[in-house]
Amino acid sequence: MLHRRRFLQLGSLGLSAFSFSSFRSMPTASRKPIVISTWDAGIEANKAAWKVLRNGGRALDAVEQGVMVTESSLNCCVGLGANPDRDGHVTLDACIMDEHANCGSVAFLERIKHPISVARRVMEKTPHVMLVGEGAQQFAVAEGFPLELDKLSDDAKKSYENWLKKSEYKPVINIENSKKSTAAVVPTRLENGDWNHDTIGMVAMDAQGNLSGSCTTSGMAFKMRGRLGDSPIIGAGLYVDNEVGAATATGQGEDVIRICGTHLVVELMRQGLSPENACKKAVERIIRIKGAKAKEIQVGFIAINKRGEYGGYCIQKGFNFAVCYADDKNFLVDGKYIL
Ligand code: SD4
Repeated sequence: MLHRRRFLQLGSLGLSAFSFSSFRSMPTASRKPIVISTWDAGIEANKAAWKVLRNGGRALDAVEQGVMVTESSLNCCVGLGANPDRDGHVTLDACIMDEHANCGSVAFLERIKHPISVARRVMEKTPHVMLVGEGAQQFAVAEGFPLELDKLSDDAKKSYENWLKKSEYKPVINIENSKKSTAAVVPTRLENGDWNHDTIGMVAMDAQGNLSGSCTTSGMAFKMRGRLGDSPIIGAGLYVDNEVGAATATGQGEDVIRICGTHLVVELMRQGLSPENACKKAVERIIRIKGAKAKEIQVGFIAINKRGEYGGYCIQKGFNFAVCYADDKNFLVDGKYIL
């Protein structure tokens, strides 16, 4: 492993810290840095994370800056442009975790563009792990985050008005039309106006071999006011153990929380399972609990381990994730599925 100072020296000499051609030929077992993230929006998010990682930056900075891209996109399923709760307000959840098991989280946060950065401030500047609602917003404003207007994006307004006709809470099974491309991919709405997913989760290992993760979401569309899913909950939507690996989740949060999903994935990797098999076991556990109702939901997990191996698994066809480990290696992988 390159010592950090040596690594930076190489960078300042204008040399790429790694020779990427030799890096690519390294066996998977020593692949680092690496970043993976959920869904096709992960391609753009990975690009921002990769800029940090390729310059020897910290995984924590990479996973924050990566998902900020998705949060910023007003025409997207994550962040302030997303679908609202059933009372018509967009409420955001996010969490972040670093290699020292430091973690921070915000939930039920309104009118703040970058919940992931507020979560990081909670981690770094408070004695707490989690701030919610009004208190989280108050903290964000005190930290200098601008308070945005309480206004739906045009698309979200349309789909909310459409939803109001029946006012039925019926989460759409979140699936993606698979596009195996490295081109810019923008999440698309389904025919009924809903997003096919509302979350980005990202886990990364930097050149020093340290792991971090982030997860940010607007939650399930048209949820009850005050509802939280798995995404802001450490051990459910995101978990990092620097000795073992890191995992993040997407899909129906209630069912991820039920099994402490990402903590389970990391513990399974600790027992020797590959990232893919650990994700598979966690998915199987949900299916066992849900029985016939498993067909009605989607959950996907993705994970990396300390060797830079990656994997993902989901309940049903249609989940994908983006993997990036070189300037020219940022691609979508279809998650394997069980049902
Ligand atoms: C939640 N897990 O709030 C999130 C939703 C999600 O793609 O992942 N949607 O339950």
